[in-house]
Amino acid sequence: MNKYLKKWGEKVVYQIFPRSFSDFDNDGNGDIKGIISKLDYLQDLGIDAIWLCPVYKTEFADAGYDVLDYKEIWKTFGTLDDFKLLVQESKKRNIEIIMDIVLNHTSNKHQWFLKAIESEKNKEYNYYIWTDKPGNEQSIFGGSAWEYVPSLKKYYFHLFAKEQVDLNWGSDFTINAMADVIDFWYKLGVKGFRLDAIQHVHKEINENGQFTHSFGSQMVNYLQKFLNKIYEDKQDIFLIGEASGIQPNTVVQYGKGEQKIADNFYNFSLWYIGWGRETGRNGYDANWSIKQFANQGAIEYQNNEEIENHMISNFLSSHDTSRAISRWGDEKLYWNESAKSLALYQFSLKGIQTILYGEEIGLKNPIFLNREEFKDVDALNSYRIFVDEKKIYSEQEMTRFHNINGRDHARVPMVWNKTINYGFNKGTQPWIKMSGDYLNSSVQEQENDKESILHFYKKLIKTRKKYKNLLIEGKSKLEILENEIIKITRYDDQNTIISLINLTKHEKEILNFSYHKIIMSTYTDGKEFKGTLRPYESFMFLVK
Ligand code: TEU
Repeated sequence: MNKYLKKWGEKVVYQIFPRSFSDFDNDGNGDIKGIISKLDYLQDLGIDAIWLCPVYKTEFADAGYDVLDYKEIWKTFGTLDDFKLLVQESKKRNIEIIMDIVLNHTSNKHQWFLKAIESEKNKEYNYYIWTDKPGNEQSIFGGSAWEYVPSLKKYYFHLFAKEQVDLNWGSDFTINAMADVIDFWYKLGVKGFRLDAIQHVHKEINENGQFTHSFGSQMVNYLQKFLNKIYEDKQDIFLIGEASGIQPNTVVQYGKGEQKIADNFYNFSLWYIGWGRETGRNGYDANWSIKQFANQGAIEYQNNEEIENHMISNFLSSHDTSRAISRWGDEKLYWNESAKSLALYQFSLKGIQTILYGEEIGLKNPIFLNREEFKDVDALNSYRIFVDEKKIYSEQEMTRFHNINGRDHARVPMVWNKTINYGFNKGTQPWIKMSGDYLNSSVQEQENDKESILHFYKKLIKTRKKYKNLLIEGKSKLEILENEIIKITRYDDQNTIISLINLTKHEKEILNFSYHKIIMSTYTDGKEFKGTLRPYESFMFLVK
């Protein structure tokens, strides 16, 4: 295998939502200088790369995924010089930067779109998708996917918010322009790229007359043209495809061989667990089960030998979900142990590991009191559509739904210490509400507590490197035992590591299990394993 891919496969990636990480200039918004000031912390944590959510010039209609200029830093976040310093300082600490490339759409204030709506004769008109007669195609964020432009008497297509106009990837211009964006950041030292929403680049009406917005028939063709352009002069880059809906077999299809469109894909197997049926990502099914958690997809990702370690990125939460601990862990009595069990689950899996900022200290969902406290366009749209227009849910119901699965939970300020605004800044009101009751979970407190979640993460990352031949390069087998214990086996010809994960509040018996040594455990009282797992007690064992 390509050595370069192998090297990337070893990485632990830390996801930063820049507006909420650290606010250096104390204006209420996180910034690049703030990130630089935390690089020592990240180095000590042991991570190898930072995935930066978009930092480009934006109106922040969809948290920066509405880009006005792909080669400029949003003023609120700093300058291009700050960015260059971030790359430089990160390199010193062996940390790579991964840029988030929003290639399916631009902002409706992007120069190209402003030119496009001036006249159909402008070349920019062809960069977008138009119709005279809109069908009833729906946007992922709710409502019609078509928006009227009076100056042209036409409608443009937007799969996400109306401020995010879909690009026409059938045009070589789009492909070249996006390859040029990659080139720009590459020349500044960026080697990793997250390709946002790539499954959507080709929208079409299929043979059955149905509209499809994902994995369209030309997707591979468009993206391969893009890749070929990039590879002309850059072989040492790593491309992570963000394509929800991808499955283990399609990861093989699109991750190597003739139809390759990226080096790695997010493993979305946890994505829908606990989502309510009617309201999508904001709803919640309290009866989610371990079977759903370690679902068929999750099992296949591990057990399919065609999927090599570097080909998938595992994550518990992202800026598009709420906090893992609040969805599948215990926020109270077993907060510490359940956060550790979730982490142990993730780090036992084959694949690159991605940690959302704050996950390493067990940050949980804050409580949003009402609609006004939410910032996410997806949340606000669902109030408008399901509460105001369709009257399917009451205001209180919608608030409760979003308090479980809304995206804003993963976008609130980091909790650094116990000083004002938890050390996020020097006291200016942050742009979004702060984390709530934080259960002594600040970075500073956890630094000083050997039993903390933070220390557990540090040890996990070290363990991943120490047992690299098994935890990174080893084969993987994921099973659910009869009593809901998740068993993950990592092995090579000589050695075996087995993790037993208890993600329940109940004691579980494990019969006939022998091991050589405990490598990690989620309880800290040092008790040996004698056949019973206590609530949220999980182990990683070396087995002879
Ligand atoms: O997310 C992509 C996304 O939301 C879709 O893939 C969606 O999950 C799927 O179609 C559900 O049916 C990315 C970003 O991560 C997100 O924050 C942005 O809002 C979105 O793209 C638009 O740029």
